[in-house]
Amino acid sequence: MAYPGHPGGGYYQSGYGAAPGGPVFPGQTQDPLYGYFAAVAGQDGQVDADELQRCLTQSGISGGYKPFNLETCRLMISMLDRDMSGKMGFNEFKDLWAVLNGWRQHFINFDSDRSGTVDPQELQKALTTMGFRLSPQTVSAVAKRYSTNGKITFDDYIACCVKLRALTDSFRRRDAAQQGVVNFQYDDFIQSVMSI
Ligand SMILES: [Ca+2]
Ligand SMILES: [Ca+2]
Repeated sequence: MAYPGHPGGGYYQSGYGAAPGGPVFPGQTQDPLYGYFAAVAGQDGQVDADELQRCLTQSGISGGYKPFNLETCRLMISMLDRDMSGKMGFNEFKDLWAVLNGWRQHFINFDSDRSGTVDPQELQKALTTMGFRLSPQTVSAVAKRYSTNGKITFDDYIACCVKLRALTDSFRRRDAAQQGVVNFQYDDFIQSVMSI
């Protein structure tokens, strides 16, 4: 039993890290985010990985002028791309924005000295707060993987959150009984890990 004491066998608690279901907006154009989305999306009305990278880099969300990691942008899109179009429509973009802002708030809370980075211990705390049920060894391996010189930058932090969430979702889809145990065939394992 991997996750004792958690009703629903949650890998992470609902409400944090989870995409909000998001009400359907009858008058989409009324939404304050819509204008921004339309500008980012361009003519095709869809946001692809390059457009997302540009928009996140320009928004200064990572606290610097360094381009936001393109691979992370691809991951973010695949995480919330419900219609599998490879791009984000407005509702998908809205969900992404909400998730991203939640993660950003978390990052800021843990970055107590406002250095723009968090240390591995802070990442461990953040993952626990998000409700991921991971052993200390696993959390420390994850923290090590996403650190540079013992620090984790905002976009590495986002890359870590996105991947962890996407892998958890992928695992959970195969874990019909929600017991935290899945029997993987080699090919299926490679497919779920490499497609993220
Ligand atoms: Ca576009
Ligand atoms: Ca899509």
